[in-house]
Amino acid sequence: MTTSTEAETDPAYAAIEDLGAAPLWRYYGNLFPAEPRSAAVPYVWRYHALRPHLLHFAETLSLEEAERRVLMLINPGMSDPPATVNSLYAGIQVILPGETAQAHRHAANAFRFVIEGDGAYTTVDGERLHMRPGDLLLTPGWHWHDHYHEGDGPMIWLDALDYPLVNALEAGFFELFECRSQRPVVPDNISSRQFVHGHLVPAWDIARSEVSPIGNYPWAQTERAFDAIAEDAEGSQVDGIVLEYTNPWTGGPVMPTMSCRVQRLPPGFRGAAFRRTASSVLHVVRGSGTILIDDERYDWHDRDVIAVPGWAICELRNPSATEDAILFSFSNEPVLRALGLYREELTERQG
Ligand code: 1HN
Repeated sequence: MTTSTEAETDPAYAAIEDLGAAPLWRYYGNLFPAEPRSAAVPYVWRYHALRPHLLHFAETLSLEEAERRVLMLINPGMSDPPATVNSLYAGIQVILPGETAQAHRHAANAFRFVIEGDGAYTTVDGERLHMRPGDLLLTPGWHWHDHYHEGDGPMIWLDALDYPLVNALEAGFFELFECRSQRPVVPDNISSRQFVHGHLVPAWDIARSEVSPIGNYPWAQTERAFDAIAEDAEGSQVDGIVLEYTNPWTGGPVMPTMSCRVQRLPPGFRGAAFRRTASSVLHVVRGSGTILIDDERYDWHDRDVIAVPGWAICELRNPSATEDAILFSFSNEPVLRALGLYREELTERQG
């Protein structure tokens, strides 16, 4: 057996390093932790604090200079490459009336969840999608997309992308469109209208794919879905009344790498403690409450964004006696499930 002093002086260590080799016995603990330890830390981005800075840059930086005017929400534990939680990125984007954001496409999947404003459009592969608060708009990988705003006042939304995953897999591609904006090639919002009935979907030649064909999941429909079950649903002991946005072709997540959900926490809701290997990001649509993540309690308010690292023990609460809280969230659960790495458990709090 080699003692640690021998190990430090044994010239074989330096010799194998020069040959591009390393002693596995010095790596075991990090390579095979007993359970996942995320590099991400729990974090809450305060919308009311970020918003004035976003508007400052809207006044001082043109979209020609910025291409996209976005404040990236970078997890303190994940700066290189910048990510919000493992494999996922979120940012807050602003566009002003009269502005256009240059058309481009990338291999990374993206979506937007609208926070405030009205009168902006995203054009995705030739389909103009109108954006209203609470709408979820998909821009799946390699789809051309540009934004423009013909309403009044700033238009602000949450961007989400899976580029940390795509780049880790060394599969990133990016291309600018030949013009600044795409010309519409199909009627506006056509995909939302084609799939609005859920059980009755177009049976003609629309390509079936792992990516949802729906460009916009409007908030009006989300509200209708909640209202339809308002009196009856018990929901989940962890997440309350939680709904998943689905790809109508598969019934599964909207994109292969990201799952999007929206949940209603009724007044007084106290969620069970829970953990899962998926990493997620929550966005407060309405209301306020708390989340316990491992042993820390964080409060959250209207429009805040919360990083929930994978395998952290979480517990959601809505302490209000009268008001619902609504949270939008997204996670990398589909990736973990596809690879057989998804685990979840109800758990006792530690400590
Ligand atoms: C992107 O294409 C958009 O299209 C927003 O609005 C944020 C962050 C990283 C990479 C591409 C957009 C982005 C992005």
